[in-house]
Formats: sequence, structure tokens, C-alpha cells
Amino acid sequence: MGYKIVVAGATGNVGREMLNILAEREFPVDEIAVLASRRSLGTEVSFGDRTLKTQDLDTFDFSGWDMALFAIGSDATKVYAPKAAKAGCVVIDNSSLYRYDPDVPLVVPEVNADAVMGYAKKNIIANPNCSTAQMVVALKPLHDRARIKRVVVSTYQSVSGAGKEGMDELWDQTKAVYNPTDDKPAKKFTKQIAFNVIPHIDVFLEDGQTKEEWKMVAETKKILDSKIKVTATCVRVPVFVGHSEAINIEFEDHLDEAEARDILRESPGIMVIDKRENGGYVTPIECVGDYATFISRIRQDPTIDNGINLWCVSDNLRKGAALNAVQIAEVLGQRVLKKG
Ligand code: 11C
Repeated sequence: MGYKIVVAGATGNVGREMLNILAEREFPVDEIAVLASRRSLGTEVSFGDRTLKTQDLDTFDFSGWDMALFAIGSDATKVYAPKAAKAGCVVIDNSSLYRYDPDVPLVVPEVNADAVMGYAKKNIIANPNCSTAQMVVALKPLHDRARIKRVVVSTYQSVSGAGKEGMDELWDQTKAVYNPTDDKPAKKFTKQIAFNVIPHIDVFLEDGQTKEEWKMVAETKKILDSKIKVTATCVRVPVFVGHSEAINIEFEDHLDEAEARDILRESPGIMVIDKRENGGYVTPIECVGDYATFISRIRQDPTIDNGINLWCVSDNLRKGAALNAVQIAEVLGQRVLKKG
């Protein structure tokens, strides 16, 4: 016997990847419902070799369904997640709405799978922001060995993090650069993204950081360790899929770069590609469609006592969103619902 699974937001970038990953990983699905807003109603989506027609999120009855993977943004989540949870369907939510709620676990299975057991307070489990997910996968095994004091991270985030509109804007502006009569002004982003980089993701907060930067701080503390200090600069770059991060880590204890490389090589969800030669590192275009968090450029930071620098890349629609949500569903299935 398998599960009755709902995917809400099935026509978006993340919803489609959720369906791909459920099929690829042969998640034990007995029945599946794909939901969309009225605007996308009737749109067909692929699930393995099947084609599914979307149903109306607004009128869907969640009773009798085991789990719902939500990829619909915070405003819609606020309306539909409590409805699903109340009907007894466990919501695994990709929006930021519940991430900082003390009664909702925020889970990256390679880091804090046990936290899933806290789902029952609200029948909701939160999925982190994409830039946090890949970073904590990289930090966890190093923290276990040498206790992290402080992290300084700069991100290079792809336009797919801003949804299909972000991808369309990069595509249209890139073409327009070669056709000057075809003006494509910035709409989704605040400045031209083609052939440019923009040091601004999400809204500005009073202290000058952006919400994206704040999320990396707050989520790392909740998932990994509240004592770790994090400071982030988040930047949008003209890449379609794949977020990259330059991470500087200061530890309590000494950690040799060779040992750090060995630890990362052995750790779940991580692929180390780190040759000190031309091309001996990973770039986002090579990570698209993959599950792993890729680590390159591991090296000592000689300017502090116990410091390591590394380069971390992952498919933001997969480990940063859909894959992590499906991994949470797998843990919940194995440890709690036990149907598969
Ligand atoms: C971006 N990280 O790249 C964002 C997208 O809190 O789930 C995901 C926002 C979130 O724009």
C-alpha cells in the first residue's frame, strides 16, 4: 500500500519538479492529485509517463489524503495549508510562511531529519529557502567535527529562484541585447539582469540587509545550531538554474583542509569535485537536474586561526526546493505514516 499525495502549485517551476522527483525516486504513490489556482486550471502536467489534469485548489477536499506538497507562495499557503492540515493531511510547505514558527519543524533531512517528528503540533512541516538548504548540507558534517562559530556567505543565485517570470526576463533581455529595437525593461527584477548582477533578493529590512539574507541567518540557526553566527550577501546572477555560494567558515577547533575534504566526501547529499587545476571545480550549469550539493575550492583561510573557504553549488529547484520536500515526505512516510 502506498500514499495518497497532493501536489499544490503543480504547474509552477517547483511543483513540476516535485512531480518529476516523486516519479524518479519511485515514491510509493497510490493516488495523486495535482492542484492549481483557477488561472491555471485544466493545465496538464507530467507525472512519470502519465499526464495529469490540474484540479481547483480552492474547492479541493483534503480529507483522506496523506500528505500535500505545497509550492504556492505564502499568501495562498496561509489560506490552504490550515485547511489541509485540519483535514488530517500533513502539509510539507515550500513557502516561508511557517519556517520561523516554533511549532513547525524546518527540515533538511541530511541535517535534522529527527525534527520531522515535531510535525504533529500543526500537521505542517516547512521546507527551507533554497540558499539555506544547500549551505546547511555542507556545514553540518564540518560543524559536527569542529564546531562552527561564524559563517560569511556570498550567494550567486539563479533567476529560477524568482519563478518562471524571472527566467523569462533573463531570456527576453538576453535576446534584446542583440536587437536594440526590442527594449525589454526590468519588471521582475529591479535592474537589467542579462549580462549583469544585482545585489538584492527579496525586500529590504530596516537594518539594511535583505529578507533573503535574513532568511539564511534565521534558518541556519533553526536547522543546524542557534549559536552559529551567519552574515550573508545575496546576489542575483544571469544563470537560469543553480545557486552558487562562496562560504567562509570559522571553527572553534582546528580543521585541516584535507580533513574537511575527506569529511565532505563521506557525507550524505554531498559530491566533492575539487581538483586544483583548470576546470577542476563545479559550476551551476553542470548541476542542473542533479540531487547533490556540490563542493569545490576547499581551502584553508590563512587570515583567521581556524578557517576554511569553499564553493558550494546546487540545483535550487531540486535540493533547494522540490527534492528536499520529497525527502521530508520520505522521512515522514518511513518514521510516522509507514505505508510504503
Ligand atoms: C530566490 N531563494 O532565489 C529565493 C527563492 O523563501 O522560498 C525562494 C524564496 C523562499 O529568489
